[in-house]
Amino acid sequence: MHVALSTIPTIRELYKSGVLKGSAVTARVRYPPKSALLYRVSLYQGDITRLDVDCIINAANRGLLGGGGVDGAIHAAAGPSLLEECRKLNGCDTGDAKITKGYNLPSRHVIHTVGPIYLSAKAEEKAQQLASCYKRSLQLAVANSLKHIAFPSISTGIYGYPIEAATHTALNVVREFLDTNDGDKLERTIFVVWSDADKAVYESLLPLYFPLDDSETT
Ligand code: AR6
Repeated sequence: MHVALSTIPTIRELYKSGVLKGSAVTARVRYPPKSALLYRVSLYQGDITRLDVDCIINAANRGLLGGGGVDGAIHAAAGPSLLEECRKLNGCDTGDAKITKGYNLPSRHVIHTVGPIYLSAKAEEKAQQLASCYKRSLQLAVANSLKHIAFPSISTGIYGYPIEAATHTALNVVREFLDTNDGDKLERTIFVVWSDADKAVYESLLPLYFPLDDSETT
């Protein structure tokens, strides 16, 4: 079953239904409120391979030839033609991203990015690489005139990146990008989570980066 974009709630709707709570974090918000953005960002729990959108992001490895986790799920759903196209890409550096078609996926394209393998002794370097994954993916989507982009929580599975730190990085890069002229070209950015625990982290941190305007009533 494909999941249509129109059925994925925006964070504006999540504020309205009380899933996101703006008032609890007022003192800690990192960015000024910008109400238009609330209609252009979503949080979705489930299988990213089901999303009927312009592009989904794959948390790949440097070989770009498939693997476990979300990478395995994307290749399984897209079919063997995806692997064939990936073979021609000559891999991808950590922090970079490359685009392919989506083949049997409902998503028209896949952007493959390579997150860092986490190492606490090199936390700052890892954070920069993770930020680069989000930024390069957003840039590549806009360069290809794609209007929706769905991210899994890159590096936080097999690559061991702590979910809370990774979520701060993901939200910060996306908010920064959506504040630019290129960001205006993206109609919807979707954060896709798999587990209940990851969903709770996103729900607690989204209001810091996409706060409600004081004048808006939920
Ligand atoms: N839809 C959405 N999210 C998913 C799905 C899915 N179908 N499946 C898993 N996740 P991971 P990484 C979540 O391990 O840490 C691969 O072998 C998962 O719960 O897929 O970047 C690659 O080839 C977690 O929150 O990616 C690399 O070798 C998130 O996706 C390596 O794993 C990322 O977990 C990359 O590791």
